[in-house]
Amino acid sequence: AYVPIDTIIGVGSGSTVNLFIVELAKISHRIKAAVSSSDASTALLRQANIEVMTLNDAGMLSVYIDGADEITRHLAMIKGGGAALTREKIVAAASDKFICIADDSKLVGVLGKFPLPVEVIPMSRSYVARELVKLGGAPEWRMLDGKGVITDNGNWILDVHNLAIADPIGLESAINQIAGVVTNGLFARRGADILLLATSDGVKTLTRSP
Ligand code: DER
Repeated sequence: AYVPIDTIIGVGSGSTVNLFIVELAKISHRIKAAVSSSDASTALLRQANIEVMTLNDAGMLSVYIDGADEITRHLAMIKGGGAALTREKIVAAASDKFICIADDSKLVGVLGKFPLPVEVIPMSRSYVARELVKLGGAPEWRMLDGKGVITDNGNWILDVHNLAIADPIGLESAINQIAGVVTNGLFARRGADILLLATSDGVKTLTRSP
């Protein structure tokens, strides 16, 4: 119901979106194409015979559909557990509407129990980590098999623990001001517009209050 007919839509990343892509494949005739936020989602969309366009060719998108690692009732989020945060933030910014799909384990009162992902240019990793400590966090370099996880953009990720984020918009801006930060996983300046929350009583719809 939230996929507008004959438009180009933005598609996020992660295990929830993987299930969304399975459903989207069934109504793919309704959309023109998709813009994807990760190489992994692009591969799944193509497998489902959905055309994937670049954002530069697509222009403004009708809607962006993505999951979240944590989300509040004000529809501010932490994202980036899958390391796709930068492209997710770009595609979200270029979309008229952001629809978040999540189960109720993701709904929190205060953001920050989930470590906040920060994508950094590799040469800046130690410097950015020291600056994040000054902001009260405990950054940890995300590793896989003994090596730093490399994002689709060729960068590294710091996961920041121990943050109780009282001011998500302020912290999002403050972290983005640190030299070497590409972006961080707070989606508060541009939060979701609608949250479709799976609960044991069915799907609940939460809308961002102005
Ligand atoms: O990593 C991400 O940003 C994902 O979109 C995340 O927010 C949701 O991932 P999940 O659906 O696998 O929990």
